[in-house]
Amino acid sequence: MVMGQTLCYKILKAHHVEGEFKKGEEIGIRIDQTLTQDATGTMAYLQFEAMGIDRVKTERSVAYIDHNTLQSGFENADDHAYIRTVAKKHGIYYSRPGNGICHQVHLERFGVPGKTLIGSDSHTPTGGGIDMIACGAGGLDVAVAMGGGLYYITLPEVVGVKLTGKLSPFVSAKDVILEVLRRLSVKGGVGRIIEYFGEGVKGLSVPERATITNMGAELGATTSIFPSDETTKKFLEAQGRGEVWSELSADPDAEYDQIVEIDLGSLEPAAACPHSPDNVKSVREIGPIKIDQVCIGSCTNSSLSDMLKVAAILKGKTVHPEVSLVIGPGSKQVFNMLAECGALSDMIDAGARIIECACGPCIGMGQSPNSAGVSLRTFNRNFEGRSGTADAQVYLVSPETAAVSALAGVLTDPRGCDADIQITMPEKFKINDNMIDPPAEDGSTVTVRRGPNIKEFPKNEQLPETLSARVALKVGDNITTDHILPAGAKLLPLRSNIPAYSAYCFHQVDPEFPARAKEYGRGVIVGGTNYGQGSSREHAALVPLYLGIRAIVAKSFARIHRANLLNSGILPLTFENEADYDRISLGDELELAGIREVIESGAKVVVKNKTTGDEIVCDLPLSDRQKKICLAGGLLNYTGNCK
Ligand code: MIC
Ligand code: SF4
Repeated sequence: MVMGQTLCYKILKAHHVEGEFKKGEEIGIRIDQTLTQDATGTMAYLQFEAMGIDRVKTERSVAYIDHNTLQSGFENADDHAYIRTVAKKHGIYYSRPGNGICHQVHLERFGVPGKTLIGSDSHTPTGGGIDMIACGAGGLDVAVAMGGGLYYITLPEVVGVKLTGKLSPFVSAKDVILEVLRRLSVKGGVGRIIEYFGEGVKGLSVPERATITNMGAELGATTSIFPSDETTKKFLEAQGRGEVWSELSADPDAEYDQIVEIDLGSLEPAAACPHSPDNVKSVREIGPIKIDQVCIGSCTNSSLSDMLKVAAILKGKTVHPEVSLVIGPGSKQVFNMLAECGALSDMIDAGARIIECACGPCIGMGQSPNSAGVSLRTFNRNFEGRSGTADAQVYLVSPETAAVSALAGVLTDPRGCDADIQITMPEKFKINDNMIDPPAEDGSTVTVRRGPNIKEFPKNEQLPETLSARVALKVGDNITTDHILPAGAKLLPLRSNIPAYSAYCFHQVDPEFPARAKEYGRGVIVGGTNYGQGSSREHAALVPLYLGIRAIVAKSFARIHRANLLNSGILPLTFENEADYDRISLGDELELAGIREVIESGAKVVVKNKTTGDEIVCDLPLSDRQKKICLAGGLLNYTGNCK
């Protein structure tokens, strides 16, 4: 008997162009929309320019400025000017600084059910909240898609999350995704799409769905998706975009690879404890720990309804004297509507510190906590040091838990709160796209502005017959891209300047690494499981490439980072036998003899440890396309477009 289809496979099939549509096989899909943000955007557009294509070939491409908005030197503002002009020239919409966080604005103004979207930011799956196949990708993949090229993914397994029941008051969408993370872990989504279905879906608004798909990135999933239903229709109509709506859902008898059931009514307020989004416990279990800071916002929880709930909780009260409460609405639309209805005044009155609608503290752009400070955040990542304070303890919570705790001064279960937080979605959102600049009709008249901070991106060489390199670094499990290349207010301005940024590669883990890697000339990094989890930042591949890294040998890789390594021509090798991790040490000399031939033949890669004499067998599963990319020394070399 043929079983019904999952929702995500329906959309993927409709966009499928290349490869066998079979689980585990690489497929190429057509991309309808792209987005970039400023911290990854400059590299993406430099690569797009290197491809020599005049105008984007997508239905809609948008460049957002939301990450690097703290301008404490010329660098960020120069990068904004570059992105503004390059967008204008090549057919890309430009969302100005101050207009909001890319994912929130894209959901409001551009997302279309049933379409494909890739973005140079790992939280692009926010678009799954309105039924898009929305994936985070490296900047080069986004550049290729803008040029009309396909986006390649391994056709994932599909995990069906069956939602039943209804959330209790003061239990929120954030608690749903925290529960999924608790059950599946930060590796649980690798090679999978998370598809939500069941009766419980109906009771969740679009912003609530988007909170859930947004933070699906922390599962390592390819993407997460909700069906498009009457609720989606109402949301789009309220955004003045009802005409783009269509109904889409999985077949009732759709076959999932795994089913996870969640009774929404059984959930309670939860928190992800330091330092991992899957270290989830109930707020009750953690108890009333003293807090120093509360931050509300980020692409996970900055919608109008989240903010209105927060305002309702704060109304007429005062933030605890030992707590600093920071609030950043997600978009200009949200900000403006809060101002018009008076909710903003309730927040200000209570003592909240309102910041512009941007990523802000989520990426360490200001508002770092005090030393050893406890910070409750409605964000999606609590990796060690990401807040900008090395020893801060960051807990990820819902807006309700955050607001109630900010008043109490200790972590508090919001269910005891007596505020009325029944929010009805507006019939019409306030629509004013005056901060979104359309591209020029004729791009040839536009001159691209390049400030002195913008340096060329590094290029790899063809893979040699035999690769000899020394182990320049050995790290453990769950290395995040924040470990590989920290962000924060001080370093983000270097995103367009790889030589300067390279001095901070693995700074928190081993500050000697950059100098050692340079000294070795050609280097290898040895890693544990889930190497490269977290952000889509291509810099985590480009900077090691600049420092001479030619291969990573790890127990396993996170999806986007593995794709970025391949695009840069860095070999992502996995140990056939994980115990071999112990047979390689820092400084060892490794040799991959006849590596070109090995790759061509698809055989296992034997890594000879010349220091110990050991031979270590590694896997390098590659599609034919990926083999060619590796041999050429990266995607741009392969397409022959690198100028
Ligand atoms: C993040 O949340 O880590 C970022 C900053 O948005 C990144 C992108 C980046 O590193 O610029 C992401 O998630 O992809
Ligand atoms: Fe911005 Fe934070 Fe969202 Fe990344 S996770 S896009 S830094 S708000």
